[in-house]
Order: sequence, then C-alpha cells, then structure tokens
Amino acid sequence: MNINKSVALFSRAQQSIPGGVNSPVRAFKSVGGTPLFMQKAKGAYLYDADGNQYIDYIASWGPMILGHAHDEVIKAIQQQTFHSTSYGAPTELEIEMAELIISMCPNVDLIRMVSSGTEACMSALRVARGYTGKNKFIKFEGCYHGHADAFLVKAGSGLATFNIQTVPGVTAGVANDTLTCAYNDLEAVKKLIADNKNEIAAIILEPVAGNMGCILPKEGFVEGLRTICDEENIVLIFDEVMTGFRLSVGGAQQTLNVDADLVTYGKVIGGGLPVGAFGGKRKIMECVAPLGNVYQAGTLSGNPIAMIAGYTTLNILKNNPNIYQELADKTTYLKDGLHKVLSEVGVDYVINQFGSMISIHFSKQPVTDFATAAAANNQLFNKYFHAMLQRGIYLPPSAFESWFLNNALTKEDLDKTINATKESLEEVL
Ligand code: HOZ
Repeated sequence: MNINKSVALFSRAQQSIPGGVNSPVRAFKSVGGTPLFMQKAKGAYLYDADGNQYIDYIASWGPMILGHAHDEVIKAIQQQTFHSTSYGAPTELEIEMAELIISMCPNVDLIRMVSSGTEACMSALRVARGYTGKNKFIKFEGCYHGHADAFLVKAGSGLATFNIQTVPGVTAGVANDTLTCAYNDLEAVKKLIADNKNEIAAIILEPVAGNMGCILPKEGFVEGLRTICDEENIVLIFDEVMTGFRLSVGGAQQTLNVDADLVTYGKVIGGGLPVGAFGGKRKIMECVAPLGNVYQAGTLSGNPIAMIAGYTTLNILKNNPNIYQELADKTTYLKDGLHKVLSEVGVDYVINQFGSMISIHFSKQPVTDFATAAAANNQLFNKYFHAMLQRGIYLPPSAFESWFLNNALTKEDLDKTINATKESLEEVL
C-alpha cells in the first residue's frame, strides 16, 4: 500500500504540531508506524491522502454513528452557515436542542451546552462539588473523562496507551481529591467511602467503559453505585460521552435502567462537530450560573453550526430508533464472525460487546477492568492492527480503545473485516 503522502505529511506535521497530531492516540505511537492523514470520508469509508480506502471502525471515536458525511446532516450545516457561524448571543436553535435532548434522555431536566466532552465532565464535577459542598470524588481505573486535571489519575485512553502514570502539571493538591478503584468493584467503592466519610461529592463512571477497550459493567455494579450514592448523599455522574445516543435514544441510563443525577454528553451529540453537554436533575443543575453560583461559560457554547449538526443527527436517531437494533445486529454479526475465525486461528482472546461498541483483547482471562485489559497481549493487538490496516480495515490504534460501528456498514464490510482478521492473525502469529 502506498502511503507516501501520509509519510510526508507526518514529517511536516511534526515541525509545527506536538508529535504531529492534535490528539495523542492518533499518532500511532504505541502501535508504531505512520499515522494516516485523512482526506475525506463517506458512509462507512475513510480515504487517506494517498487515496487508499478503509472500512472505518472508529467513526471519529463515536460521533459518526450514521456514517460519514450523512446527506441530511451536511445539508443542514450548509444552510446554517449562511446565517452566521457564531453570535455569542442566544438562539432559538439552542432551545430546540435542549428540548430535544430532554425529550430523549431520562433525568435531564436542565442541560447546558459546551464544546467538548472534557468540558462537560469538568463542569459536571464542579457542579457536584458546589451542590454537595464536598471536594473528593471517585473515578474508576481505566475510565477516561477528558483531560481536565482532576481526571488525569489512573485514566484510560491515551494515558493507558502510552503508560502515563502521573501527568506533570497536575498538582498533588488536585490529584489528592481524586480517589480511584477498580471498575466493577463495588466493595472497593464502599471501602473508599468508609475511609472518606462525608467527604465525597461524586462518583463518576462510564456506564459501559470504552477507554480501556470495551468493558461491560457487571450485573449489579451500576445499580449498587446508585444505592450507595442515595445512602451517602453523593452525586452519581454518568459520563455518557461515548454511550449517549449510541446505546439507545436515552443512552446508558435507559439501556441499563439506572438513573444518574448528572449526565455528560459528547461525540454523537455534535453530529461530528465539537459539542458536549452536561445536564441532570433540576435541583442540582439550578446551581449553575447565572441561576446559581457554580460558574461555567463559553464563547462557542451553543454555536449554531455545531447545534444544527447535533440537532439533525439526534432528530434522525429519535425518529428512527430502529437504527439501534440495526447497529446492534451488525455488531453481533461481527462478533459472531470474529469468534469463529479467532477460535479457528487458535489464539487466546476475549470479545466484549455492548450494542455498537465492541473490542478484542488477546487475553486468556475475562477482561472486566483495567488490570485485566492491561494484562492482555497488547503487543499482539498492535501487530493485528497493522495487518488489518494493510487489508483496508481501520481499527482504533490502541487496545485501550473501543471500536465504534456506524450504520452505513454493510454485511459485505463486516464479512471483509472477519476474513481480514483471520488472514491478519495467521500472518502475525
Ligand atoms: N482518546 C480519544 C478516544 N478515547 C481519541 C480522541 C482522538 O484522537 O480523536
């Protein structure tokens, strides 16, 4: 495969951008090789600068659930641009967006739009602290809630990919208020709470984790957290940046049937433009300025172009909930096919799937938390990644990321992926 243009672009990019990329995992540093520079995408396919086509399993890390350059979304964006790209003043479109989200998501009485999932999680934590008057919070090892200082402790995604244990620049004062324990370990949560009685403002989690590969909550885990939070006056925050509008119209809250107090959104909510949001129960969200004193603001929050892209995408999903069944069916088809070829090849593996999130860990033991994800044969994953890329399949360039399916994928694409997996593993094992 000719990737000469990507090689040249990567070399040029490194002169002006740290590591040549604007988000670390994109650099392919852990899998090795040259990151591919994209030129365009349509439906389920990415096209790099050299014109190579790839079947896309990252969907821009989640947002492109309908496939790339969806006609309706593109048209809506184009029309909106004629009115202005930003006002810094309120618009009716923001109300429509808020009303649409509230109609789709449980426990969202009030919602504030921001520009990224990082901002959403950072703000939700501040609100939980302001509401409860407490400082500490619990997060789970391997969960990633964006790059605000407080969350960069035992975080997944790029930090796990590059094995970054402590982040220079995050002060001990900030990190000391971040308490961590293993995902799916309810007893460890109880112990942390007992050891920090009346000091914990919030528990935040990815209700289905996607930043250490895809990791499913064990039965009773999320429900148990809900009970604990009720008993201890702790705000339960669901980070639905990945799961929101992806697992179902109402996200993980609806799919798992567990209520959160605050919820954060990103990715799908922006239809491919930079949008995040945090929302939740009225009594908590009333703390947010200008209603309350928990300050949060943004010049490009509620940006009209971003709003119309998100609004159009969410509306399509709300009016066509069959999309979720189609996505789940496609992902199950892929999983079944992968099971077949992986067992034929004879490698130790685990496939975790929830709806349209899926990942492979080359592991003998079940992968249920960060420790088991990290113990898998991730060197083999890296080789598998490159062999798949050679065959035109674009997977996340890290074993610590979930794959995201988009609804433009066809059965032919899935079959090609299954066959490529067999060939790839036979090549690299
Ligand atoms: N680490 C991000 C996903 N968990 C990737 C963001 C990006 O590179 O776009």
